[in-house]
Amino acid sequence: MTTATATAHANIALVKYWGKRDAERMLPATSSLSLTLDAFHTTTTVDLTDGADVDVALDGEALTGAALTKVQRFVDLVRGRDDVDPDVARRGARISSANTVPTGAGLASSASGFAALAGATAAAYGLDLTPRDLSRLARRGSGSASRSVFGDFVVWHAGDLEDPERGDLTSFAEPVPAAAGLDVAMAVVVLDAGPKSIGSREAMARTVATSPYFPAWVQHTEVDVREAEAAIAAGDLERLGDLAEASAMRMHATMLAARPAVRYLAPASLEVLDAVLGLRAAGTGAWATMDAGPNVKVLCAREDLDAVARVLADSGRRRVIPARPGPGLAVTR
Ligand code: 2P0
Repeated sequence: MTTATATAHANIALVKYWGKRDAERMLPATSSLSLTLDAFHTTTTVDLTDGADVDVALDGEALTGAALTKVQRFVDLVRGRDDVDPDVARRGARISSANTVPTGAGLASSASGFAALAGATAAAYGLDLTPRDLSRLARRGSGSASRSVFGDFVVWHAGDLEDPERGDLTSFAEPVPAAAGLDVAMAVVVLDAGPKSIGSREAMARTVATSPYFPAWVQHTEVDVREAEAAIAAGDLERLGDLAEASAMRMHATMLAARPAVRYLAPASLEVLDAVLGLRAAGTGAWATMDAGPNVKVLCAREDLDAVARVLADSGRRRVIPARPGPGLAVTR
């Protein structure tokens, strides 16, 4: 097959991934757990060409510089595999990608982006991978992309910590079984859709290297992942929400302790966190999480989504995107 198209949806971590133990193999310091959302997705088409070059257009604009290199390296990883036919491996690719995620705004565009790229590139170069192996492949493009291969609740295992080769084989994502009746949603409060102050990859590396809180972060996160899985299996949204908010706050505390500090929280973010506290004080289950940007995502019951979104919008002062659980990676050849 010489052309393939794939669609992947963004995911938001409820128990966060922050820090790598092996940057070359893209192995995380901890496991993490996420919710795939229906509201943001990336669709990517990979067409093999007769020449060897790889060019990429994102939303109609040619990618250049470091962003292009990142995609080219990923394609090289696929073409360099033993299971790709050598005649096919020599071919280049024309890649076009369309995003409904505001790029670089902490809305996880790299997650849907690299999951879609993994699905389309593997298929175009003739590979027939299992979802688990697609997840391992997507991880090499961007860690959080491993989770976007699956829909709904997803856990990404840190994998074998002792041996990097075994780590590469065992660090993949998979679905988390949820109790029937656990109907969740997320209100995404978009505070700034512009590019972020520091990329998450560099910010993670700085946190690992300089934050004295990082070891405590690693220790707590493994416990949080197991508790979140248990809360999802039990259908306990309050427990899950409490864990999710705590994980986000601890992640930001850990990065604030780096030198120089990594700070994504903006004054407007803190206002939203106050609004979430207000919702809870008024008896509505709502829990905040934040990623590598100022936006705040608020987990709630699906039946409360409209009311939560209305309060967070604050009479039209803020842009709120309502989101529900979304599907996993879909590939068409
Ligand atoms: C997450 N984030 O778990 C965490 C929480 C942001 C904050 O994964 O270096 O683009 O490509 O593996 O996945 C964003 O970082 O980083 C991220 P790389 P990625 O969703």
